[in-house]
Amino acid sequence: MTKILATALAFWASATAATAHFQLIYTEDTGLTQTGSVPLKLLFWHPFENGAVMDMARPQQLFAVHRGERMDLMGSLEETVFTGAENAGRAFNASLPVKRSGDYVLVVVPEPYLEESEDTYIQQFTKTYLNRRGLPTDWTNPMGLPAEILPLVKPHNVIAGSTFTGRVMRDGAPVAGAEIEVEYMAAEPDMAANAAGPATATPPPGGAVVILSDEQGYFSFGVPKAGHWGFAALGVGPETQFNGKDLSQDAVLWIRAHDLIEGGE
Ligand SMILES: [Cu+2]
Repeated sequence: MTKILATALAFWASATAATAHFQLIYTEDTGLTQTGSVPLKLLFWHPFENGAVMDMARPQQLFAVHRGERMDLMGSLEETVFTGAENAGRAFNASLPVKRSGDYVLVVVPEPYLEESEDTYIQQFTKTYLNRRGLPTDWTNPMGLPAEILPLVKPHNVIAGSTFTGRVMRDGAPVAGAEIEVEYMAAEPDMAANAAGPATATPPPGGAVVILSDEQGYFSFGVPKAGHWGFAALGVGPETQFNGKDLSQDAVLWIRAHDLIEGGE
């Protein structure tokens, strides 16, 4: 009886683990036209199933890279509470000052998060790409993170129905056979309400959507739908221990896909 219970619990634990945690740096529109302050929201969430919001700690680093220069955004952090379909959790608002045209690569290095159900820390180095007026300046450059996905397709401007290709890196070297989870941001955050908007999709049956990187660290994904898509290469960073427990250093990258308008605008 005890053995049956233990087996059932093990199944339950693995089913829970199958729902993917994703760190977000979110803003509504990744294509900018105006100058001024762009509102950002940082949260640690299960965006595909509009699931549990984890309490996020104040991050270790938050910055943008624009025309090769690093802009520290830590001073703009404001703690807030984000409400998902299941619960509410600690999140952060921030802002990006935009003056010139070009790419703004947003990077967050979170504090490791203790996932108590697995007794493991998770730290997701996360990138989101914004662009003002179509001028390409920074998106092809590595950000020098210990765990990083390099985009081979311009990430803020992907056509829905085309493919996205990335390369998984650890300390600047490609990672073969990396496990990459893919999630759609089914319910986009409502910036003003600090809550998840209505869900527009549900995850497919059968658990997490997973791709493996090839011998040179490359992976591709056919992007079926417009919106925000996230890729998380799990446990690819160099550090594996934190506070005496296992640590998974993941590389997360967000892309924005757009529909082609039939017949032009
Ligand atoms: Cu989870």
